[in-house]
Amino acid sequence: MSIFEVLEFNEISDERGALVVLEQFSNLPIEFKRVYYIYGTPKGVERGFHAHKQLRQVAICLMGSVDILMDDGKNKEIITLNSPAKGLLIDAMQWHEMRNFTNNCVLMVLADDAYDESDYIRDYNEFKGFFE
Ligand code: T46
Repeated sequence: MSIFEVLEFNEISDERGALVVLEQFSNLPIEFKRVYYIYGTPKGVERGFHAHKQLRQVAICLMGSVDILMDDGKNKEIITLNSPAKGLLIDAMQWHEMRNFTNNCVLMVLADDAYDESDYIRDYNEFKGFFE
């Protein structure tokens, strides 16, 4: 069993292309209060390297691709996000590292709360300490 959940969104496709609907409490397991997106990431750049104490998020790669290492304190797994019809649930207390962004990557993240730096654990040893 995987340590992370991938949400598969229904694609409404016809000859004009595809449309995906994200609806709170319907196909999204989180309430979202904030949306941000990451793009224009230069080659070789790595982002993330933190966990959140409470925040729950869903990351969707709208264009291009990115690898995300997920770490639940015991196990690590890497997922490649490369489809706007898939969402990665980044749950609370999941350390995540993002790398191998393609230069056209647009990563959109839906978050269930406002930005709060005190919710971040940016020190890996501190993160591991929660599981000892
Ligand atoms: C996460 C991963 C997937 C704000 O001022 N407001 C915001 O809502 C966010 C998300 C960031 N910021 C500021 C804080 C930093 O000065 O933007 C700057 C870059 O943030 P950070 O270095 O945390 O970016 P990433 O890509 O390492 O992490 C981001 C999110 O911060 C984080 O919550 O889970 O994407």
